[in-house]
Amino acid sequence: MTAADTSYSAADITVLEGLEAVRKRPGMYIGSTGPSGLHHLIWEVVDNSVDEAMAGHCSKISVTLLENGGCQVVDDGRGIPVGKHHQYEDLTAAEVVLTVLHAGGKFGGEGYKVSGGLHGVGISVVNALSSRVEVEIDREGRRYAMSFVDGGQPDSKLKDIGEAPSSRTGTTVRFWPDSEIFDETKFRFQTLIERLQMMAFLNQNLTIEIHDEREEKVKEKIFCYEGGIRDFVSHINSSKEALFEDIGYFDQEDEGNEVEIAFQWNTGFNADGLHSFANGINTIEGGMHEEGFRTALTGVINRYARSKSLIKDKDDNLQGEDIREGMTTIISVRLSEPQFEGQTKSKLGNVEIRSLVQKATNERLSEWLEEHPAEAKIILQKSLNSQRARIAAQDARKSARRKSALDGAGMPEKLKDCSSKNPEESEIFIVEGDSAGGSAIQARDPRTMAILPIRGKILNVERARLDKMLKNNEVQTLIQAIGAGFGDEFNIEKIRYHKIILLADADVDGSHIRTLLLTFFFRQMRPLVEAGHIYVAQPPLFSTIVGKEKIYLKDEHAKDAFLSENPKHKREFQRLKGLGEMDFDELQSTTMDPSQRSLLQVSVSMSSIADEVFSTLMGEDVQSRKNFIQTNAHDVRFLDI
Ligand code: 0RA
Repeated sequence: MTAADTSYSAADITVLEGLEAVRKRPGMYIGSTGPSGLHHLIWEVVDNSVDEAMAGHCSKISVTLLENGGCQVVDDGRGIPVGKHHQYEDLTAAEVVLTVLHAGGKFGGEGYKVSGGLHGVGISVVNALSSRVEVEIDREGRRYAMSFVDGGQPDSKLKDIGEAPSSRTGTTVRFWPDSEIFDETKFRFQTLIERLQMMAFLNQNLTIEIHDEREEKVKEKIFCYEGGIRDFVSHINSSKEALFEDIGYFDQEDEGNEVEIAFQWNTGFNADGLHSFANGINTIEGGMHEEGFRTALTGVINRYARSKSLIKDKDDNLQGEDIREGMTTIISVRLSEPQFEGQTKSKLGNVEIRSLVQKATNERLSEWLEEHPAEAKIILQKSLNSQRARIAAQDARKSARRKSALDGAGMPEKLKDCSSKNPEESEIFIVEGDSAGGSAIQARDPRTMAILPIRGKILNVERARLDKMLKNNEVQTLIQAIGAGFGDEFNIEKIRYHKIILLADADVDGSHIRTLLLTFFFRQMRPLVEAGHIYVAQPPLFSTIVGKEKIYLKDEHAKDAFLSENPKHKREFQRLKGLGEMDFDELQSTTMDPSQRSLLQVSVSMSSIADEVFSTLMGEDVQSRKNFIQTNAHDVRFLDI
């Protein structure tokens, strides 16, 4: 290294103060220092490459999890500019991008029209939170390189290191997350797949590759979608039965704002198949783009139906939910100044987008219906069926409500409630089978733990209509015990327990009932899942004797870990058969006692992908469901731990 490499200028020093602020309060920039913050670093780098793609200069992004724990992102964009920066005398533009907060691609007025909103904090944040960063830039036939250590300290300043390979252009960023900042620095391949596949759907024709080189057997995924969001819709519907082949699509632009919508109906009954995005960010809390679409959809379908006499003058209008039943929709908008609001900053607030989406849908969806009369007729038939079912469900709901009013306190007989009336400290164990329920009742702390035994397989909520579902005893019991209603009327403020713990065997049947329950909560009490109130208990799979003590081991992994820590142990393990055969004190010490148990908290990291997973599990496609459940008996994919 030459002397020039390490000489600090005045600019270097002010810059380092900015990065120090990021290291002091990382949560302010990346949300957390847990797994979500860790992966945020990757999204931040990839977003910059996606911005290049959106500006029309990049066709391929390749993300690699390196053997030594780092992450590499390569794009074939223009390359970060390497000239002197007009504001910082001693720094090149590339050095500014890597070390000045919020510099990103937006300096010098030459910024992008449209850019990722939530993660737009800039690559410098990644630099601040990494123990090492290496950057290579290919531009104008040359290759430039620079590196940083310990949260953005210059290690080697930008220099020309030779010819760019076959005169390519583009940027390579390699970074190693700092273990002094993050609780855990190991990336999760599955998390990359979910998000990067979504990005590939949203950016038509952009190739995104993911490589995992950390283990001997290298893993690889390549995503590229010629159909863009049309392919997204067909991907979500691939595990369902489509009502017709055609995937509807339209787009429109106005004053630099763009909207793109793709849709298709399936034979299912889910009315929440609408997924929206703003500048590539999944707006799970909805917002103006969703509002505009919903309003226009209801209007267009009703007007079309009346004009073709498919519904009569005297008939009631179809409601939005009647029309949306079984409809899968992707809305993607791009705008220059997105306003993200709401609890998780994932609700689009721009009012002008509502009228853009509404106008586009009014015009273009009407055209689509005129051009597709056969499909229009099928949609109308399905909506009318759904309207009938909705009215039947209203009646069923009224009688269900009357029934619970007659039951005094309204608590089901099967529920062994806890004595505490404080939801924050109360837990309910939903236990598969009466005999396991009996042990759990003995094993519980009656002050804070309630037990609800559930028999057999509850109704499959993905395939059943609401009216049918409400007639099911197990489902009624569950709704009463939780005490906060369901569906649109679910009120999280009223929940009677803050921990809802699913306790089922570790075998295939147990996995099935767990998935049924999770589907039910996801569809009918989603805020419960989103707020992290749902947990999965982990009864052990093995036990073994050490001296006079019996040791329990959660799974194969725990068994292997135990063997490598105790290499002399005689390999006698007992395979525990099931909850029903465990003594109550065994159940207590291994699975229920808060000081000894370990619970998995269930969360929905990405609802568009979760939707697909649930549909795969619960939809009509029995074979893919079987395959999924068997291969994932111990690895429920949408569990974020
Ligand atoms: C600033 C300005 C320009 C591009 C970029 C930054 C840029 C940043 C990253 C980060 C990863 N890949 C990237 N690719 C480009 C505009 C470049 C120009 O006008 O030539």
